[in-house]
Amino acid sequence: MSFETISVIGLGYIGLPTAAMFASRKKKVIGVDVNQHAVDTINKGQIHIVEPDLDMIVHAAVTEGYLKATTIPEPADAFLIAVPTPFLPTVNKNDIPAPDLKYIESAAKAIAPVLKKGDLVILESTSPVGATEQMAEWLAQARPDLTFPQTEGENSDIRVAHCPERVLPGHVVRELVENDRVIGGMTAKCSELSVELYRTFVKGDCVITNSRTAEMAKLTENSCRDVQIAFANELSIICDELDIDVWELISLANRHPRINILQPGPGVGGHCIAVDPWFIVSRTPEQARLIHTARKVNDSKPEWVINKVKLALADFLQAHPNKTASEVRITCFGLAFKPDIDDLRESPSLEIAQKIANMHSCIVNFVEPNIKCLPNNVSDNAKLIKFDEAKFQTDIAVILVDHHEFKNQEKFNNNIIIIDTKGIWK
Ligand code: SAJ
Repeated sequence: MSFETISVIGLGYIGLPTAAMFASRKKKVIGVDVNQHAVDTINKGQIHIVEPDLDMIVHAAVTEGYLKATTIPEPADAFLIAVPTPFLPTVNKNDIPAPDLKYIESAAKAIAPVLKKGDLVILESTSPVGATEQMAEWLAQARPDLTFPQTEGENSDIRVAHCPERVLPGHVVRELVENDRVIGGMTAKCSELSVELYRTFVKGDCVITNSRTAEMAKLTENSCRDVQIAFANELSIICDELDIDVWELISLANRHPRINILQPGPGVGGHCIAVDPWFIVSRTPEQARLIHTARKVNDSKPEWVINKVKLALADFLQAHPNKTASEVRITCFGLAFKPDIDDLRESPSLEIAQKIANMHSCIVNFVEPNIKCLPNNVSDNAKLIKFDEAKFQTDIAVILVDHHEFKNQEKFNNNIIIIDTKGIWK
């Protein structure tokens, strides 16, 4: 079958680049989003997110007439659902967060009225095991006049698959094309059609499996990274106790041909690595002990950094008995969740900087070269300053992100205390 019209539901960090890639291959693409501002921006040929090279591709796709955005789904031959899958809020600190599928449910219910025999529906959102079958069930309930793979198998009117996105923010345009794709159809025919669809722009291998394994594959990738980062974070705490430079230690250990330890930091941020392991832990809490512990190790790292700042403050005051706490100038370097991006969402660095500002009795300097102003909810005594200004206004430096602007800097002066969570000012 040939897919003439493709609809992408959810025009965020994954959906918009995916829609743009299909459109760049001269497919007619209908992007759907509940956010009117996003829809209007895209229809002007502009983008509402930060991602290198995406603006040009979207601009070309819209002006050449291959991509349009709308808030209401229209008929298409294939539907790709790329909506968020957050977790539900927890009541107690030690509760295990459970996935929240409400956006998948509303996307399924939104496209159901326009589905027709022969259509393909692909879930791209990172999802707990069983979510694709659940989505197919929601579609079947909404359209009793059509048949679905869960009851009709290969003969179903509608084909359903899970094909998780796996691209790295900041490299999405290249990775969408080059990365291998895991294609998990609910039946062999569903997989076959999905491969045909992705072949429109994917140059990597399209590897076929079933939908549950595809769901678990994506969760496994991000959990693996989370466990590895937890190992590095735990090492950093052990080394601090034993007075060993963890960065030197890791670079030495990594000289072994079969060792590749990741880098410690202030904690794990973003919307993927710190979220997806919970989808495994909440389903199999008895079995997922290592994955659960890794989450706890990474989530506790910000508090450890804050304690180091409290100890540094006490040390500074002891060394300067003529000063009071309100005269000690603390500067936090970096607020984003990882280097060289402007994304502050779910950032352990921002969390740490905010808590330092809340606990300190005078202005705390924040240096973040990738933003122009601080978010509204940041404490009043936080002040955004430039890196060069910080040189003259710092007694305690807290390095939270290894932005390239911060690397290879001469130390400010010999009297400042440095808490370097990224090992760039050793
Ligand atoms: N981090 C460390 N130490 C490291 C590497 C990362 O502390 O050695 C921290 C970062 O600072 C950041 C967090 O981990 O706070 C996550 O950053 P990341 O670069 O590891 O990953 P994301 O969240 O930007 O993207 C991940 C990717 N998954 C994997 O690499 C397995 C990406 O391929 C996925 O598509 C994406 O999650 C997603 O959408 O699921």
